[in-house]
Amino acid sequence: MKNSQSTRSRYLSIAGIVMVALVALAWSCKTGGGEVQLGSVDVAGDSNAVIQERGLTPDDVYAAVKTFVPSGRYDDYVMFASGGHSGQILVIGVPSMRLLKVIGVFTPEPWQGWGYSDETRAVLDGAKVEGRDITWADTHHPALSETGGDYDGEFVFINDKAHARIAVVDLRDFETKQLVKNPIALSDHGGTFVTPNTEWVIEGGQYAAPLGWKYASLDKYAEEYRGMVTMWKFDRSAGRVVPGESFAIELPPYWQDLCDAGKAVSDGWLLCNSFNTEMATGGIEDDKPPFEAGASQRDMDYLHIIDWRKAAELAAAGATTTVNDFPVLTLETAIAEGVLYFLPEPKSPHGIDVTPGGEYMVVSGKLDPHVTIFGWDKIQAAIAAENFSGKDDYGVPIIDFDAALETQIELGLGPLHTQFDDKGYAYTSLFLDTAVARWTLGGAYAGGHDEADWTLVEKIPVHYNVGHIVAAEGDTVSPDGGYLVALNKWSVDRFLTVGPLHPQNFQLIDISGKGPSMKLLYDMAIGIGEPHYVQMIKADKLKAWEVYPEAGWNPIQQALDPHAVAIGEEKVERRGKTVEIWMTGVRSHFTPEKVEVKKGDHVIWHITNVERAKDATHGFALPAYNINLSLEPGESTTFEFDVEESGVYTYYCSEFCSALHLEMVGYLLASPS
Ligand code: CUK
Ligand code: CUA
Repeated sequence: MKNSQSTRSRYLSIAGIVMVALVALAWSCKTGGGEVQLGSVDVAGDSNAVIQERGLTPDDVYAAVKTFVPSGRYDDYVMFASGGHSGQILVIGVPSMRLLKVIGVFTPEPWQGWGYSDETRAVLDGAKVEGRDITWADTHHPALSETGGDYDGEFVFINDKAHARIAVVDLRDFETKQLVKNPIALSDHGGTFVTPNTEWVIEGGQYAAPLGWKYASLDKYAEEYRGMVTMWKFDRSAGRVVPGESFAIELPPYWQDLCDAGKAVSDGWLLCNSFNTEMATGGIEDDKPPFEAGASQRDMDYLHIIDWRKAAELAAAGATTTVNDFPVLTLETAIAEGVLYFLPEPKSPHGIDVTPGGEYMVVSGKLDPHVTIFGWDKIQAAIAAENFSGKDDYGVPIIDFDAALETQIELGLGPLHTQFDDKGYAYTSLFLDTAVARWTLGGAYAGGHDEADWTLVEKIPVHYNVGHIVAAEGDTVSPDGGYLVALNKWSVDRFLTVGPLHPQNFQLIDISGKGPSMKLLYDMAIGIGEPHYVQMIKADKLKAWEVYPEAGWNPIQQALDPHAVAIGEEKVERRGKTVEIWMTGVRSHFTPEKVEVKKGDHVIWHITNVERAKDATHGFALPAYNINLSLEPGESTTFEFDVEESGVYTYYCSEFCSALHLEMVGYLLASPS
């Protein structure tokens, strides 16, 4: 026995705590008005044995009890996480940290049939780059749709940094409805973010380049290269962004980074930070400073402060030029019309986060141990009084730093991103310290917390190298508090080794207490890509369908499909060399079970799943033609292909739907022509 006497007595005392807790539970829990009979002494006894056997500490037991969601019960919150390189969105329950779904977005996803039907391929075609299929993405920032600055649970958007593309996902069925390629930029980063009523989906740029993907040598960087932010008009009733009503704003060739929309008192404005205002062009191979040094020389870069409402009015009035047929408000117009202002921000800025009431802008510089907090009233007063410290090389007025500054708080090394809770605390990730800092807001938020305003309260270590953090509804006008998740880039020693590519680590942290009381609860391995941002919504705001509203539903149109058929209406028609099939699926057969075609035919195949039962999904797999569909209850879909060889193919249901699922099959007979 290696257990020392003191360790053993520690286990016993934990066991005692748990036993007391369980006995208390047995007496206090009620379901449907009846006493829950736990057989408390035996259950507690078993638990004690498990606690001892597994060597759990009191903190472990607290974490386990706090995060356990019993079978049949649901999570309180749902996270929508960027799937990173996978190009998808991860849906995760909190506090259980169970993965509920991977939504196919920029990348084909076979289980959901995403990219294998005509309709879904057409959506993916929207993500082509210069006509090329791109089968990956670098998704960074999911944004839930908002009403009045609060998540409304209707849509989620996300960007692809690598190709400047955005996606629209409808949360009625958790499926992607639209992918759009930005016509003027190749990369983006400050997106997606939404305005408080989701009138606009914001996509800020990243690495400056000539707008419209034209060529210019790096010698012409200052003259020819440009940054941008694009405002995508969102039509909520159609569930689509409307490229024809969208526009971009030309910006200097600084590298715009994160953005955030103003809200409440700062509604109507947009804030994007930037780096590389040095306009470094690299050149390590020519003995010039590498980007990492060249783009970090200045102590200050510029927070871009943009009056998007005024910009939208100008765009609607036609005060734009076009690049690749896309309206662009020029830098000159933006300056002349008072759309664009700069505010110096220290140093190597990354995160910009607006407080819940919109009163303060929190900026984190990766190379500055402080967060810098600007007051919106001060920014507005400085603009009104033209309290500028000068202009940048392009003529953009620079607001006087001291005039806009509310305060600075020293938190630690490598501050990145900030979130908020319901008690007047803010939380900032510290990449280099590999910690999350809790600090107090002041001013409009005084009184929510017990500590002095604008002070560091506590730092909790995370494992390791945290990027973004998310608190429950922590970037809305009414954050919930309770839970925070740290999105750690490295996991190092937190999980079993699965080869040199380690999973990323989402760490759930209890932030329900006041003062220095944060507790680490759970580590969730993410083995699919590097997530950047996550948003966490109260689960009861989501109103997803359990089955499609009617049999024959087309999920892309969110309407009945004209090619849907009911049982008894199935048919196969030949028109010259085209064969068209209208098929149904129901447990446990497809109708028809035999389809005869000839080599050289073109096949158009419609399938309707007529099921109305929850979870009665049928798959439809057609080998050799790269077809795998997910026919969810009520769904109707279409795919086409050319019969390239003669042969015998079996099509079958690829979802274990019933006892006779193996018999849910048919023959495609392709005869030589
Ligand atoms: S970024 Cu990845 S840690 Cu794209 Cu929002 Cu900061
Ligand atoms: Cu339908 Cu298996």
